[in-house]
Amino acid sequence: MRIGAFALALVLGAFLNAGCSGDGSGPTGPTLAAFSLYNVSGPCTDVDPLGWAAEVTDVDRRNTECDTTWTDPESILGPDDAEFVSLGGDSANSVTVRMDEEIFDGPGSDLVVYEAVTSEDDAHYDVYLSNSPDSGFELVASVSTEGAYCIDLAGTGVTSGQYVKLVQNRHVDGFAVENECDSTWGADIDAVGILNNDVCGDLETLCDEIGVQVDMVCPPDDYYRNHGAYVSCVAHAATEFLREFKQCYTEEEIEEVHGCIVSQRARTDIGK
Ligand SMILES: [Ca+2]
Ligand SMILES: [Ca+2]
Ligand SMILES: [Ca+2]
Repeated sequence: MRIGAFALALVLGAFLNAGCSGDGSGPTGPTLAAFSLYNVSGPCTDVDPLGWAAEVTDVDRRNTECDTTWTDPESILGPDDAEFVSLGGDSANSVTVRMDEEIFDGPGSDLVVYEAVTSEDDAHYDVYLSNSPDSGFELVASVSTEGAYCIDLAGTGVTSGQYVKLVQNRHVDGFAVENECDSTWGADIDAVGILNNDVCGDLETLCDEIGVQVDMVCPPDDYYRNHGAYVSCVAHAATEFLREFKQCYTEEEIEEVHGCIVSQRARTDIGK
């Protein structure tokens, strides 16, 4: 994922240097490919999932017969509720779930993993996605932080999937199989949520989501020759990013989102 995002940054960086910031003449017509959406994966708050994990389809954390709050894989099902399954402190321990709907790469983040904050430093896990319960899993994120983490499929090469596999990716010092029952070894997975169930996303949030993308192409803290140069960069980038959403929304709706993105930034002092 990181490599994908980095490659995208390189492509977009070329555009940035070529014509956007500091150049009053505005961008000189980058290709559509240059406006692939940036990956915005990262810790998140205040997200409102459309669906949840519906069934545990595979468990590989060995000592599963002990019955504690932290060893029952079904704790991962449904909305986040502070009941979680700890993956275990052995790298490669995993839990796989079927989501109640297919996850798609729409605007912004596409799924969220709720890791329970237990003030431990052993939350290191990989997230894989597939459209089949037992094959074809592709890495979409490597997470090394506690709490909720939003995952964007943009740039990962994966466009959709209904099965999510969570794998502890680091051995935890002191961990042994026999103590798997009595402590919260490894990442503590509370829930997995769907943020996009189609490629179009939610019209209500499109202004914010595409706005984030626009700010990456036209960084607010960059040098611009004048305010007009900045707004011109914003307007152009918004047009290009919104191009693919013409398959989702009417021309009027797209224009409204474009206006929202541009007017928010036109009100700033950037470039003045
Ligand atoms: Ca996405
Ligand atoms: Ca934790
Ligand atoms: Ca839970």
